[in-house]
Amino acid sequence: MATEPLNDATDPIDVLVIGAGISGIYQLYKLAQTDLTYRAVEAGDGVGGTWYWNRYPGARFDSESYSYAYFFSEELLGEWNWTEHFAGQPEIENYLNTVVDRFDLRRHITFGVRVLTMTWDEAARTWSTTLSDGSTIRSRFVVTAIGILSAPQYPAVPGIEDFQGESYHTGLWPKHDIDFTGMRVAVIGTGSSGVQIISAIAGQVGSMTVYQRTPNWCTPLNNRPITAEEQQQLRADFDQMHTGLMGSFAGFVHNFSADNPAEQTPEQRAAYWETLWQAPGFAKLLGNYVEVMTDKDYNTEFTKFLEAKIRARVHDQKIADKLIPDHGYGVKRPPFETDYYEVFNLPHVSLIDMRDTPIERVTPRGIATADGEREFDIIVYATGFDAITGAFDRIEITGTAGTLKDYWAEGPHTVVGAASPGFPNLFFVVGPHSSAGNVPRISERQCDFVNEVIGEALRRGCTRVEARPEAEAEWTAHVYELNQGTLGAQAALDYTYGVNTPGKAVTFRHYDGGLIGLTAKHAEIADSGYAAFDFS
Ligand code: N01
Repeated sequence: MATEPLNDATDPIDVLVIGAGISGIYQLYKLAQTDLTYRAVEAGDGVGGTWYWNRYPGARFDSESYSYAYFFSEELLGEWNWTEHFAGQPEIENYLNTVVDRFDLRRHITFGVRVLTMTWDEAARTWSTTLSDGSTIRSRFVVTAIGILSAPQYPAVPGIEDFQGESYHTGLWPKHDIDFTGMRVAVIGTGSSGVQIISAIAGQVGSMTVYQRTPNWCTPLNNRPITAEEQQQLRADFDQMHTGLMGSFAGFVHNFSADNPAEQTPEQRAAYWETLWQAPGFAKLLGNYVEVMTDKDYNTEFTKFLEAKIRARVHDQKIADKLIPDHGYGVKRPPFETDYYEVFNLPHVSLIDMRDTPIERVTPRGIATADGEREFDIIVYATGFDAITGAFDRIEITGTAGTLKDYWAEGPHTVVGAASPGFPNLFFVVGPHSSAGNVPRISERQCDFVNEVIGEALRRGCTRVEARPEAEAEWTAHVYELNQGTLGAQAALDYTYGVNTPGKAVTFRHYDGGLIGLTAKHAEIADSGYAAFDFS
């Protein structure tokens, strides 16, 4: 199916969507239900966003596949069979392509173009968006669906360009197969991406050296195939599951324990943690006692439980010492693993602790630290992203308040993560200060809200809608109040604080109130007749 041409200088379209990942696809689907004119632009050559770019070996969901899917079509739910509880990247990309084709959305997407600038034209009440192919799109509204982990970042060390072997970033993984067989491989970074790729390629490489700066509390993903019976059950329960997910704290199938750990013995708590250890994915975080996330003592008791698990799996206790974090559980987004710790028992795998010996430079032949140079054929950068606001900063967005980058320089401030004063007719889906959790459920909620606001403007016959400064101040204060004093804020180790990006203001960019808090705020704004916005 051919893509429809861009509109260049002619009449503006109603809505431009930036990004064709999970959120952008849903946003397009919503627009397809209206009589508005719309288009999406996407930097990749295919749909998927995160699931397009992060095609490294081992990349897979750590939300249950069925909780991550779209729920807008009974037919789709009836047709699609996830093969595993946590599907791998190829299956996810296939799913997203199937959705786009099934609902005839592909012709509304222009691929392979990056947005360079967006400028608000007050007189015309339109946004002018310039693209990397030299074209311009004018639109009445813009909805950004650019992701919170989509601006990949390399370590700030010299020499990266000098390396004469192959090098790849997990967040920019090429489409062609990479043969690791017999290769001397370095992996830098041990976040969720590093943990996945390290386990996936360990059996293939000739040797692997893992460069770790901060160890993480990794716990078993416990993935397995979905049986035919489970598939049938999932289908029968889809409505109920959707209601459950949308009413849950963070959009996952897991909910915090109803038990109070204070009323249990240490043995009972340990027994409960053993069931979590055996349970799938995020159960360890979101199925735990909520007190583990709020009370330092329970958090420490849980990390002692995890430490024993790691020590039992890693043969060399000196290596285990390096792999055991000294921060609390959940204060840094925990990875979920499959045979990760066992990798460090393999004779051809070594671990470099960058806290002792930081990387001094990448050399033409390898990586140099204070204790010498190691030679490699392949370097994998699993070094993460300029998170949450990074993708916004890479576009020059100019409203009546100047550029968004300057406006958010000391930290984002928004109305419910969806819009900022000074940037009329511009809406963010899964941007800063919206919510942490299972992204498709959060983006579903946020897209629905954004479309309600746009719909309200159109119903009123208005051509301009702008977030009100008072509403922005109120939401921003709420975001920081909830975060203040939390174990996460005390540690300030997570990329949601910007600490992994040199020069970035250290401030909280997520929202701790979950999907529940976000939904409640949306309802409050709707009930007030959208008083958080000025319509004209
Ligand atoms: O990135 P990260 P990621 N020198 O930022 C290290 C999602 N995700 O791509 O921790 C040395 O977590 C850095 O060290 P430190 C998920 O939300 C989901 O792994 O900053 N080291 C860290 O070890 C996840 O949280 C899945 O000290 C440097 C690593 O690189 C998010 O994406 C799978 C460095 C980066 O870890 C990001 O994960 C994958 C430097 N200069 C990802 N800079 C699922 O399973 C960075 N590091 C669904």
